[in-house]
Amino acid sequence: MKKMISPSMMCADFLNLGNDIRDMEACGIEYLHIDIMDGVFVPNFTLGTDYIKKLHKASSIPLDLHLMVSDVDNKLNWFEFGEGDYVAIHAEACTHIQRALALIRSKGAKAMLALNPATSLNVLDEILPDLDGILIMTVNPGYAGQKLIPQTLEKIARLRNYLDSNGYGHIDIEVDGNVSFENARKMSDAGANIFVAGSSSMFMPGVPLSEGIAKLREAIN
Ligand code: S6P
Ligand code: MG
Repeated sequence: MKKMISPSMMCADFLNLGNDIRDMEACGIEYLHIDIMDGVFVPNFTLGTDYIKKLHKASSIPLDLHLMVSDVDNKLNWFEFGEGDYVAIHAEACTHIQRALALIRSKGAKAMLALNPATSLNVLDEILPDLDGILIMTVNPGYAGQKLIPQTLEKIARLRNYLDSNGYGHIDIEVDGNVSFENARKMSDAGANIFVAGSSSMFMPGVPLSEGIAKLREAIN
């Protein structure tokens, strides 16, 4: 499977965003990961609906929306997304998961289900046909700069094996949280193929984005 990078835009330098986006385009970045937090599902606030609209205009890189909001099925229409974008909803924050995934696809976007570290893979059993991707949280959502929860590496491997052996090998596995160069290699070996790059890899003070991206590509390929 193609290994792809999705930079976490909450870790980007907001005062230099235009230049950073041009650099990411030049480096062939596949997605822009947008963390939406509502202060209820997770204990933090980050980016919002206007930011998504502006980013759609500012770049042709598809967006990878990570909706960390409660009652997400009733709020999906607040967000702008379409052809080529990925939209991830949390299993823990959604009552009618199948309906929400179908709604995302009905707008031409790709549907992803996000699972917190403590959430079992069993939740996937009945909805595999509705999924384009699965987002494995490797930290508890809410903040950048946290430490990897080690047992999530085995969870990724178990998920890749489960998908492959049930005829769903085409489903992407995205990983989010402490995707350092070292952890990225392990996650890639375990079967992940979309990597959220944050403060532990490409957004390091004083290191040009192109350098961090090249190092991360080397780690995952
Ligand atoms: C966390 C959020 C993530 C972070 C990313 C930061 O709740 O969903 O997308 O932005 O994990 O990366 P790092 O390398 O600082 O953990
Ligand atoms: Mg995220």
